[in-house]
Amino acid sequence: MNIGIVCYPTFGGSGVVATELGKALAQRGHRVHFITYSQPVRLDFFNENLFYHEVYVPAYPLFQFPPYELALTSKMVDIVQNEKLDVLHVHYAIPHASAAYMAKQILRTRGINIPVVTTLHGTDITLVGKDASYEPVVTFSINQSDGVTAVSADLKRETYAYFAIEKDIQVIPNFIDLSRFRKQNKSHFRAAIAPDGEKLLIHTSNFRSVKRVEDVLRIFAGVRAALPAKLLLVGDGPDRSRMEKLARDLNLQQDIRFLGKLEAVEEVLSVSDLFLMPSENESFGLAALEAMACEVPVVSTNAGGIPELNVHGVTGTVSAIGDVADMVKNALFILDDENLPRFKDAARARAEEFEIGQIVPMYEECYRSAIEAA
Ligand code: GMT
Repeated sequence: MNIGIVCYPTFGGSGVVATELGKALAQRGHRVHFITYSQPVRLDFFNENLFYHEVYVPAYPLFQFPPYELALTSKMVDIVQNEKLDVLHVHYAIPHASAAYMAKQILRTRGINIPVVTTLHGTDITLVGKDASYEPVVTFSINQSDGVTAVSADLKRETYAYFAIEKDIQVIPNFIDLSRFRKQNKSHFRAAIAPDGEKLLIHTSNFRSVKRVEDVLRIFAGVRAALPAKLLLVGDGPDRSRMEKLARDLNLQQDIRFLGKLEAVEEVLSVSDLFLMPSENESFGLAALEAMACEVPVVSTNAGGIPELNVHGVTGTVSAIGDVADMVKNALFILDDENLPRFKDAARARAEEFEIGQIVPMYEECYRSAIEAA
């Protein structure tokens, strides 16, 4: 197939899923055209089936808000028509699904019928999409899509609960490349960070309030009070400075390392013992899946779709949102040398159920149905 993928090109989960999907589709012989405002971060190599088309938004003094959606729509029209695409797959409803709808209408006037598949990733539904500023457009553009997918059963339920959706939503979970995300031997790195055999806890996120990074620090404080441990914080975002201050206020600055954004996150995951995900909302939890693939069990909340991934008492534990005391208790249980090996093994085994090769055919099937239905 000749497939167009529209996504955010950043480190965020939806952009990562879209890019990895496109790369896997290209390896399976499809031609994949990425349409976005900059080169996706994980699209950093040459493959004869992969193409990248940059959306350029011309500046004009009149525009207080440059109309990205219009430039994106025009680019989609151009690429669908000239590259003869069979399907457009847009990741994240806002504004990609509505831009795709407009592109579809323009192309119709040119005698071209392009099927559109929309994948809902989470915050486009649970946070931003619900806002009255966007809700009518989100509802309309989902209903106008030829195929709709959501990354968890919980996100599907939420979408039906908050929007008047008439379309069938197919659940296609996040996936993982197990050849990249596996435990690697990085003992020199571990020795540098935890020279006295301390346990290593880790959290990776975009440091937005929905991630409750403050709870990460408070869980770590509880664990640290009971045993020698270090905390690695990977990523960056609005809450980082506040968390750096909190680390000092808790007098834990010696035991907490802020590593910033990392390309090779699998290397730090490889030396970690426990992943913390105390999110307020999480449609799937790709970061937890990446950790599990590297044999790192997960202490999480029961938010959104996390329990569909993290099995309580098996691959980690699941607590109520904000219940820091319970997450401390669970973390100490998992970190006990008697329990840790079985949690690590189970985490990896669970991750193997989301191997990329098992999930990509679901998208291929979805494209075929959308092409038939359109
Ligand atoms: O987690 C984020 O804030 C980034 C966000 C995104 O849209 O890029 O991630 C969402 O999509 C990921 C991929 O489908 C999911 O694994 C994340 O759980 C989801 N984040 C939230 O629902 C908060």
